Formats: sequence, C-alpha cells, structure tokens
Amino acid sequence: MSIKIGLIGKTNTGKTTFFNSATLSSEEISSYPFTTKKPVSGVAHAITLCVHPEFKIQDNPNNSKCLDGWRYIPIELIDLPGLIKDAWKGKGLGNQFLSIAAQSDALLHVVDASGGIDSTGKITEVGTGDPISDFADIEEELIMWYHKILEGNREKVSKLIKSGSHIFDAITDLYRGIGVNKAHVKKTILATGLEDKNFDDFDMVDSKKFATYLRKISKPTLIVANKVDVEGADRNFDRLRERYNDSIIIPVSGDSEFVLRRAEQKGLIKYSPGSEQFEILKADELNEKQTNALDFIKKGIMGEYMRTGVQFAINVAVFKLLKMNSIYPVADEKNLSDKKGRILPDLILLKDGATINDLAKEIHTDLTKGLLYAKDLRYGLRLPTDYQLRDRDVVSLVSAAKK
Ligand SMILES: Nc1nc2c(ncn2[C@@H]2O[C@H](COP(=O)(O)OP(=O)(O)O)[C@@H](O)[C@H]2O)c(=O)[nH]1
Ligand SMILES: [Mg+2]
Repeated sequence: MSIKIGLIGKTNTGKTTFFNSATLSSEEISSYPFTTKKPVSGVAHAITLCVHPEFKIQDNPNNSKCLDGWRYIPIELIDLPGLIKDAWKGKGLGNQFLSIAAQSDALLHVVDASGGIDSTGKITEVGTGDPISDFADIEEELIMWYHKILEGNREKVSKLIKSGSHIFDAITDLYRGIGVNKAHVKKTILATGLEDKNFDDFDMVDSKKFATYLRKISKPTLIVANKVDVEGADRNFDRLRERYNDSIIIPVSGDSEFVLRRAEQKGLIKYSPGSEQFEILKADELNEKQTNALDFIKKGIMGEYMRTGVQFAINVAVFKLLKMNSIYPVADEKNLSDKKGRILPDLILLKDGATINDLAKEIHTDLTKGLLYAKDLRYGLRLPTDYQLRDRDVVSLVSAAKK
C-alpha cells in the first residue's frame, strides 16, 4: 500500500503546479479559479539514499527505482481543488474534497507566501494577500468538518454508550477510514479535559475543542510556503514561521521546480529532483528567457533556500512527519536478492516502531505464520519477531517452513 499525500489550500496557491512538477504530468495550469474541479491523483516519489553502495553491490530494484545511488519510492500525491469558505457545509463539493483529504496519510497545506491571492483565492496584487489568515481559514474548514462528524452522530454515539460501548470505541467508529484510531480519540478526550463529562453533556464548545485537537493529532500536516521566488515572500515566510511555530514550514517555489524538471526532460540540464544544484548541458540551445530563468533559480532560489522545496516537502512529509523507515527485505541472504535473483529488489516503508512481524504482514499475511526470526544482513544478527526495525535495515525473514 503506497502512502497517500494530499495537497490542500486555497485556489491559486500553487497546488497544481506543485503536483505537476512532482509528478511531471501535464495537468492544465491556469489562474482561473476552480479549474481543477475534481481531485487528481498521480505518482510522485519519496527519495532516500540507497544501501547498495554500502554493501558494494549493484542492485536491480523492483518496487522502486535506484538512480545515482538514490532510491525513488513511489507514493500517491493527490491534487485537491481549492477549498472555499463553508466547504464543510458542502459548498463547492467541499464535503467530497474534505473526505478525500482526510483519507490521505498526510497533508501538504499550500499557502501563497507572495501574498498574491485575496481571501477568496483570486489572484491579486502581490503583497496584499495574507497567507497566515489563508492557512487559518482552511484549517477552520477542516476542523468544522471533523466537528460535524461528531455533532451529526450524537444520537448514534449516545446509543452505543448506553448499550455498553466505551466512549472511545463509539467515537472512533465515526472516524473510520480517515486515519483516526482509538489512541487518538483517547488522547483527545484526556487532553481536552472531557474524561469526567458525560457524552450527552458535551456542549458545542466541548465538541469543537475535541474536533480541533483530534484533527491536529490524527492528520499530520506541513505548511508549504509557496512562491518564494517572488520578491517579498521571504517576509511572509518569516511571519508564518513565527505564527505557526508548532508546524514544519517549508519554503517552496513550485514554478522553479517545474522549470527545472522540464529542462531536465528535454536534456537541457542535468538535475535530480530535490538536488541543491543543476548543471547546464546545452547552453547554446537555451534562449535568453530560459537562461535568465535558470540563472534566477541558481541565485534566487538555490542560493537563498538551498532547493526549490518540492521534493524536500515530500521527503519531509514521508520521513519526518509520518516517521517512515526504509526497510529492505530480501529472500536470499547470501546474494541479498529475491527468488528471481533481483538484488535489493524492494524498499518497504514502515512507520517507526514497526516490528519484524509487521514487516512480514506487509509483505504477505501468510508470512506471519511460523515466523521464527529475521536475520539482520548488515551485522549477521538474529532479530526476534518483536524487534522494532530501524531505518535502512536489510533483513531476511526466517520461518518454520523455510528453515
Ligand atoms: N511566482 C510563482 N507563481 C506560482 C508558483 N506556483 C504557482 N504559481 C502560479 O500561481 C497560479 C496558480 O497556480 P496553480 O498551480 O494553478 O494553483 P492551484 O489553484 O492551487 O492549483 C498560476 O498562475 C501559477 O503559475 C510559484 O512557485 N511561483
Ligand atoms: Mg489547482
């Protein structure tokens, strides 16, 4: 199962440009509001250093790609139409969009750091819009949607509790399929001081507090401060960091990434996504506009922010926000290959804390039957089935049948 990451934000913040540059498809880019009417899903990649150089072997990846020593792991990126005010009430297909957003594992909340959109998402004079309130507006829509789920099901929860269900179970049930588990609900009830209150006595303030906290802990989100190529955007980036100091905020220029990936595709430059540099290969084939654009990216983006931020945002979402570790399971411990002889064929992303048993389950549920232990092929260690895997572990599973 691949990881799903959703792009949310107001119209014209640059979600589709981000999506296109990360997936390199040719979705229409336009500044008319509501061009993207339905959610679009595409394949992007999380990128991490491959282990093959360390083992001094060449690999033949199967579920991922290996380029210049970097592993590209496919993930699903979803471009959601801009959310508008009262989306949670169903305005502008809001309910549908919010529900798709909630089904993602993590969200990238895109704001226009250049201040180039007004509060309704229309393009306006740069520097007049406010990404801080734009962020807050969209957050409120999400929270209200989580809130509505609880408010709209009061009777159901009440009944379940009266017939013997624990409040944690009764509420968790409402949020099934959108990344909320019982531990989230429990933590929320305790943190909001609602544990001593009867569910039937929750007032609107209580349920809003509940929704706000639940949204925060159950749906990891980072802020993409987009359009940092525009003059003055750095000030808004600083303001965002100050105001939302409990969030990860990444400066991004989706436009610049798009220019680089296009130029790379045409063979004009050598550039790997996320890299902090590029090399011009065919200087004589570039027109003046292209030369200037590349020149600006080198100085104005990479010089100031190291990178365009598109690939970085995806990597941070996968490896930091979602705390994924890269695990390399192999069948043949001598050759580090699968049964077909492919060396280091698969990279599996597992959440920090996942065990050998979880890995077996992820590969094939049958594998958990008779599972004895795993072998750590870096150190030749036997790892018990409850061993919590670490990033870059290379392991082979040993089961009773196979032994
Ligand atoms: N300067 C600048 N403009 C951008 C950037 N990303 C997107 N835009 C522009 O912002 C407008 C809206 O972009 P789009 O991706 O369609 O936004 P969406 O409505 O959020 O999907 C378009 O005119 C884009 O060219 C960026 O990184 N820098
Ligand atoms: Mg769009």
